[in-house]
Amino acid sequence: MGHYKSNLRDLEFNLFEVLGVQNQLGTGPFDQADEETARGVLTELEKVASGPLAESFAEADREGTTFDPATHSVTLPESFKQSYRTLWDGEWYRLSLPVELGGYGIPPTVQWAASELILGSNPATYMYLAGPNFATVIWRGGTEEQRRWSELMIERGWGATMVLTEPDAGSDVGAGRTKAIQQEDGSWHLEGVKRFITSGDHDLSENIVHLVLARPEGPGVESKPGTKGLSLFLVPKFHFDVETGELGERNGAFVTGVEHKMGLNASATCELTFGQNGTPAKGWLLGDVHDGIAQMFQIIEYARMMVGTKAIGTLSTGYLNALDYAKERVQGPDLAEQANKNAPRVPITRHADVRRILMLQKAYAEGMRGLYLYTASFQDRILAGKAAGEDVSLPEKINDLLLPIVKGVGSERAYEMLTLSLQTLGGSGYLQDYPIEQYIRDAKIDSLYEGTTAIQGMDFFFRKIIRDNGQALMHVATEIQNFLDSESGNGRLKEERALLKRALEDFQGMLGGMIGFLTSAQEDKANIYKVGQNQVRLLMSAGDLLIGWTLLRQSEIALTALDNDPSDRDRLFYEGKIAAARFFAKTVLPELSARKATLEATDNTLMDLPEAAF
Ligand code: ST9
Ligand code: FAD
Repeated sequence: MGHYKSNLRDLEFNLFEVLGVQNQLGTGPFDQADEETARGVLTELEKVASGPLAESFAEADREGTTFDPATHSVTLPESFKQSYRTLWDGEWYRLSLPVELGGYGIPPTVQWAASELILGSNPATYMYLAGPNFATVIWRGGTEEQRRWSELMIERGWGATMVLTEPDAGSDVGAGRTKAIQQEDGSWHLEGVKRFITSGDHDLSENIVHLVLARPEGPGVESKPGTKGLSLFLVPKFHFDVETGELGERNGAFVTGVEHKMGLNASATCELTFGQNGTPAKGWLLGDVHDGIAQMFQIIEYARMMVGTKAIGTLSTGYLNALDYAKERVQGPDLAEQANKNAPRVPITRHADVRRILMLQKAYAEGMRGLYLYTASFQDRILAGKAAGEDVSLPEKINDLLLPIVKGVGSERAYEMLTLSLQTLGGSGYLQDYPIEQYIRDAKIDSLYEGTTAIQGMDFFFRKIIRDNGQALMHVATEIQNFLDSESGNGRLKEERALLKRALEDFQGMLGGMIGFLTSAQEDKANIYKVGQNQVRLLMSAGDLLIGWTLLRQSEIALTALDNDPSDRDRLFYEGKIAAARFFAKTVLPELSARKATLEATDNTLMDLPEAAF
């Protein structure tokens, strides 16, 4: 048995019982897929994920990548390459491609469900599949010739990277100094050093196309500071014949170091040096100068969704591993029998505290799965709406609003809950005999890359709420309010609905407090620090509110299903849904009241403290 424990039943529940994805299959841009196809994709991929993909997960972690500084090349463990090959040969990357580039016309909801299976089983394999996916951004914004690059990247299975970060430019991408000097032949020569580049080099494909943010220089090129002065350049590892794809000379983008990391060891994190090894690093501009940050955000948005899904998928398998262990592990008597020294020993699932941490893991894993799939349902609407020539600005804004929650809350809660998965195994959880210690190491990165949690908090408040005038938020809040007002569920789960209502009010109160700080900062600039102190609190609370709502929506469907005499297996599944929703409503949602009080009491003593007093 491999390490990976999927939850296909819950994925299908979300897609077909909660979101009703089947209603849009066979129509519009999804006319090539039907329900049977969608279910078939997930069933097949689940086998691949649990089998050959999971196979190299631990081995590749222990072996890691090998870097040869003399040739600037990275090699990956053989076992890992086999797993990757299975994924590539199965053409699973096509799931995320548009039809015109060889995609299957599968809606994003199903794509993300499929992605969870790969990301939960062996996330580094997914990262190396970036080539075809990033080729779509080149396809959308490129010249005719660059569109040919996209085709080659897919046909020939080339790798790709997203290259933003520099030693002095992490969260602050606009501080980047890598420059691109215009050449007479229409190309650009890049000079600079980029840091932490995922998949910067490897031996999985013959070529890699780096998508690099750099500052353009040349006659007539206006120099602008910050992110708005960046352009996006396509920099191949090897030059190539655009017609045939045949490789030519080595380009001057060289890996000059590989990081030794806490986890995700099969994913090569590279220092990438441009134009400083005697060979110019030639790049080609995508679109216009200074379009770079907006173009890169097309990739970042996808990658933020991916990171959240990765974290949530890892939590799910962590929880299911912990659950299996807990069912088998016998330790101590039932608490009610503790005075009786002859009492039989019980499986630890009988202990109230173990139940508490198991249920918390389950509620977060399933609630956050519901949340990322709810987010993906707006991506479905965007594609369907565009195909029908409709205005899709609202679903776009809602998707934008939800992304920092999927990424920021998904990564933070998954990491926190994975420590409880480990705790469930006691000392055994700390051993490499079980996968959980690796899950924790591999999942920690999720709150860091693609924008740290603080960055997600800022994005959520300033860009997705304030700049949007609260339109998207209003839509989601109205959906929650409609749920509270509706009579569905026939009056059942009344107490939990009341708790959700209170949580919605608490969240709205927190938001009111934040807007108050922001407004008062016009008078007293220092008040903006009160926003800064609470931006992650607000983000995490939005997450808990949405998770609570998601679990209760799922419960209503479960209640109806239970009224219809389900099979024994389904009955337990639905009962589990209701239990998770109740538990979350009663034990987590009330925390929002305390968080609101904390937010309202914020002052600036924290900011006034001299640094030396810390
Ligand atoms: C990284 C990579 O960490 C991690 C690993 C990736 C691996 C990828 C693998 C992918 C695999 C794919 C495989 C597919 C397989 C499929 C299989 C299927 C089964 N939304 O606020 P301003 C834009 S990479 C949209 O003034 P500042 C916008 O254009 C490193 N756009 O920002 C805006 O202009 P305007 C990641 C946004 O103060 C402009 O930026 N690094 C958004 O100048 C300026 O905005 C980071 O993420 C947004 N949310 O700069 C950096 N926000 O306003 C984190 C901004 O006119 N830092 N724009 O619209 C930040 O995000 C900063 O906030 C900052 C600030 C840099 C944006
Ligand atoms: P810093 O920006 O220095 O942040 C340090 C701390 O300060 C954090 O807690 C942060 O939240 C906080 N902070 C910073 N600014 C603010 C602010 N304005 N307000 C509040 N708090 C703030 N980059 C790429 O371009 N391509 C890749 O493929 C890639 N892959 C990566 C893979 C790995 C394994 C790692 C570790 C990183 C990768 N990165 C990649 C870089 C990653 O995106 C950055 O590490 C990340 O954006 C944070 O930047 P930083 O590490 O410089 O931290």
